[in-house]
Formats: sequence, C-alpha cells, structure tokens
Amino acid sequence: MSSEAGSLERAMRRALDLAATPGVPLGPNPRVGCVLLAPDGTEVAEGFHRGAGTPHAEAAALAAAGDAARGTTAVVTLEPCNHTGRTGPCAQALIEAGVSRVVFAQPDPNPEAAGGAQTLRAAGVTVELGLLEREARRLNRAWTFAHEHGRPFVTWKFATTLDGRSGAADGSSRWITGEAARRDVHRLRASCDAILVGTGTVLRDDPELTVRDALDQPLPPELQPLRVIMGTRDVPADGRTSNGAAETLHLRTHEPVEVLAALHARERQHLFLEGGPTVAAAFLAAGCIDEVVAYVAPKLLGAGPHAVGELGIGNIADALDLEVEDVSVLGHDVRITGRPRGRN
Ligand code: AOF
Ligand code: ZN
Repeated sequence: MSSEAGSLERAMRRALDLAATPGVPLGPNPRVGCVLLAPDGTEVAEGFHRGAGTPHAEAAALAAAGDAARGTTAVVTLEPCNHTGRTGPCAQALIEAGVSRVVFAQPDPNPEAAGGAQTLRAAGVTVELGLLEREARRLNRAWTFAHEHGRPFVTWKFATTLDGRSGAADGSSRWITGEAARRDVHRLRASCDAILVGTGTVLRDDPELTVRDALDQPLPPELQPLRVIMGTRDVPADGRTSNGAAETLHLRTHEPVEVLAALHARERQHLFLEGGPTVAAAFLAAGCIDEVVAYVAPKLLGAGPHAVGELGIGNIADALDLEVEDVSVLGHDVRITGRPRGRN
C-alpha cells in the first residue's frame, strides 16, 4: 500500500472511531466522523456528529480547522449531505472552505440528503468513495437499512428451553434464562429505538419494556426506546407499560406492515421484537424479521407454549432458514444470533 493510501485508510479508521463515540448521536441521525488531512497526510482537524440539530461531522471538523481547512482532503464516513435539513448542506460548506478533495466511505442512502458527491465534483473538488464502506454501513446498520428499505430493521428476540418451550405449562416462568442473558437483553434493548410486544404479552406478563439493567444509571424516559403494543384488545391503564418510564404507543392492528409503517413515520429505525408466539409468527410470515436473537436455556420442559406460533409450514423444504452469525455462552445459557438466509 502506498503511503498516501495508508494515510487515507488510517484517517478513515480514525473517522469511524470518532463516529462511534459512545452516547452519540441521540435521535434518528447517523453516526458520522470526519478527519481533515493536509497534503502531506498529517491531520489538521477532526469532528463528529453528536445528534439531530447539532453540526454534522464535516461542519464540526471545518469549524475546528478554521482557515487551515483550505487545500485539505476531507475523509468522511458518509457522503457529505446536499440538503438544508436541521443544519446547512455540508457539500457547500466544504467547497466554501476550500477543501480540495473529499474521500468518503458510504454513499448517503437518504434521498433527501443525497447528491453531495455530484455537487462537490461540479465545483471542481476531487471525490473518491467506497473506502471502508462495509465498516461504515455496519456502524449505521439500522439507519442504513431504514433508508434503503423504507421501514425499520427488525430484531426478534426470544428465550426458549432446549426443547423449544417459551414457558412452563402452568405459566410459572416469565424468565427461562439466567441473569447474564437478562442483562444482555437490556443491552440489546438499549441499542434499539422501539420495543414491541402484543397485547397478549401485556395482559399476561405486565412487562415494563424499559432499559434498566444494562447501564450504570437508568435511562431517562425521553431516551428510552419507544414501547409499542400491537393488537386490538385494550390494555389496562394501570399496567406497567402505561407508567411514565418511557413513551408508549398502542397500535390497534395485527398487520406487521402497518406497524412498521407507523414506526417509520416516527423515524424509528430499529425495532426490538419481544412479542409472544402470535406476534412472532405474524412478523415471520410477513417476511419482516431481519435478525433473530435466541437465548436457549439448557432445560427441558416437555410441555408449555412454543416461542413461535403456526407458520403454515408443512414440509422441511419450506422451513425458514437462518444463517448463524454468532454463538455465545452467557452464564448457563446459549445465545444464537442469525439472519434469514439471502438477506443483507
Ligand atoms: C448527520 N450527521 O454528520 C451527516 C449527516 O436533517 P439533518 O440536518 O439532521 O440531516 C440529517 C441527514 O444528513 C442524515 O440523514 C444524512 O443523510 C445526512 N448527513 N447527518 O446527522 C452528519 N453528515
Ligand atoms: Zn451534512
């Protein structure tokens, strides 16, 4: 690798690290980082995005550089935006600051903001794209998916015994798995912006559906994922999903597609599905599950409800096939993470 290519890749890795600064961004915006390099490859300034309404990464780096931005190469994890949204267009700001080259990782999948590369080129700025694109897409996996598919990314989580039971026949088992798995569920909840169950689960279990155990301090209500209840039945007004610990949305429908459209309209990008067998079957049948996280407890029950309801599959050839991405042991339990085969 030439020293030029090496310094660009180092700068992009730095920009990715900056973008991944813990705790940012808040709200529906992507994580973005930017590094400005002098012609000799040394770093002039850097910036990252802290959340909706705050400066974009490029604007933050330009502000830090001041006049020193002239003649630099901007290394950015995402294509500079071309629109006036909550802040001004970055493509224009880079042109005005005299940046001579822009190297970005991921093209902007947001149709409202895309087109920055073209604007930059039209103004005589050299533009290169695709460096560490896979890493950049992974960093904003749900955001990218939501813009590309027009709906939130859906993670379905369930817990089951080794013989596939999600509870004991007498209903004596809200938790099948142990403490480590439970903490892990809260960590995953914290990485999503909506948590969904069906009315059946609310009526039977009275869950709170908040992030509690994953962090040193509890998340305030405005930073909690949106609690979503799906189904036509009423839920008790004095139940835990109605407490003030987080916002709650009751969608009186059985259609996953309608649920996802309602969440997309609210700029929710990553849904954590914790519903019972009926909700899980509805989402699976609709092809609306993008990731499966199964917690398997090494227990046998021999009776009791299953994790997923009737899918209308009679033949093994029609089974819903998952590609396993990770297997981990958490305490006494096993976590299996997979994706429906053939999906990105
Ligand atoms: C960010 N941060 O550093 C970059 C973004 O409406 P706005 O102004 O908040 O713009 C959001 C869009 O801007 C976002 O969806 C993405 O397409 C583009 N670039 N956004 O939040 C950044 N560079
Ligand atoms: Zn921008």
